[in-house]
Amino acid sequence: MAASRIVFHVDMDAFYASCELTEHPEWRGKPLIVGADPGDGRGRGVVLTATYEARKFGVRSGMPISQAYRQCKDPDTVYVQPHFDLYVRMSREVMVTIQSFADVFESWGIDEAFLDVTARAGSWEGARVLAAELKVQVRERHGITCSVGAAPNKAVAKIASDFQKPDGLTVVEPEAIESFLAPMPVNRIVGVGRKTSERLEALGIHTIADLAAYPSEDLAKLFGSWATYMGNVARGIDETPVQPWTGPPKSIGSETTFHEDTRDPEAVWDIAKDLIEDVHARLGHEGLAYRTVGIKVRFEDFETFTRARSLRVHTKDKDPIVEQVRAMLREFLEDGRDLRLIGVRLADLNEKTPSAVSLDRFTSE
Ligand code: TTP
Ligand code: MG
Repeated sequence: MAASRIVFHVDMDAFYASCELTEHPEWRGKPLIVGADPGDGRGRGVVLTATYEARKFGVRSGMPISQAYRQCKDPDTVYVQPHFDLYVRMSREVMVTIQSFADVFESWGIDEAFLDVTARAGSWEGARVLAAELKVQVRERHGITCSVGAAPNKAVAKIASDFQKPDGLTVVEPEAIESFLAPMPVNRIVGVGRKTSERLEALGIHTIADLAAYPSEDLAKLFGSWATYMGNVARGIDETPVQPWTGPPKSIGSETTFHEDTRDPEAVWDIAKDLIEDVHARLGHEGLAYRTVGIKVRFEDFETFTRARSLRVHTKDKDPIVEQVRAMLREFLEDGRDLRLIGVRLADLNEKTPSAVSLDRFTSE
């Protein structure tokens, strides 16, 4: 048998909340919710994340902050509005530590990364030791915990890192993949959300084992090219290499699935503002300017659209993002369907010094 790869997926636990705790150790042990101002239960906007203490009350990312406020009965609950600069800085620092454990390192978002450690670990036993050491170093150097999944490929490693959160370590050796995946609900596969799960349920597909056993041709008729990926992952197959990140990012994006589908412009705009803050903070930390602002919108029926507009010149300013996102969202808010997800993306990035721009210099792509 060809030697299998050894891939780690590392994901920080309750990342934004954990960052806040490094600055406020006095909040440790209390439920902590990062998100919009709850405004005595009347606040708008959503929960970005919550500590595991708050999750005991059912608080989840994407939930309206007003609902979290009602549910989280602990009077000691701490509510914090996000400090994206802190999260970006800590992300960079933690990623340097994690990267030092990899043969090949691929950053995968603000709080997660894939590592190919095949050579360095040498064996599955070596992988266990390496992953444990990585967790110790992240905790000791940065004061936060992470969960690690180790498997022969990225898709399974990603499912494994989520398996024993928080502070987890799950190693899935090649022989164990099938039994590891079999009983899991299909939504553990990255990209299989509520709607896809519902469609699969309707076909009698509940677990990953059901999905693996379903005829590929039938799945392809229903889900198109996405079926191939889904079917392969269900069978534990994913050949995607861990790819090193070179150069500045091509784009900086952030997206959120609504806790409940909505067409309320204010609710949508509340989320859009958070996404804009997030991408703009990350842009600043990369020291980059952007020229293109994009949005992504997914409707309740999963139909998905993207739109983008470019400026004549690069800028680092936030206002043009706000203006353009607002303008591009309008069309979708008038559609009559509920929105399921929105995203904001900055593209066409470079390091040029920004020049002053005014809004009348925008052109549509
Ligand atoms: P996640 O890794 O999905 O969540 P988490 O790190 O808070 O919790 P855990 O991994 O232990 O389950 O996302 C990383 C950060 O991204 C999270 O701390 C906050 C942010 N985020 C949002 O802003 N909106 C969202 O809907 C989600 C899921 C995350
Ligand atoms: Mg995380």
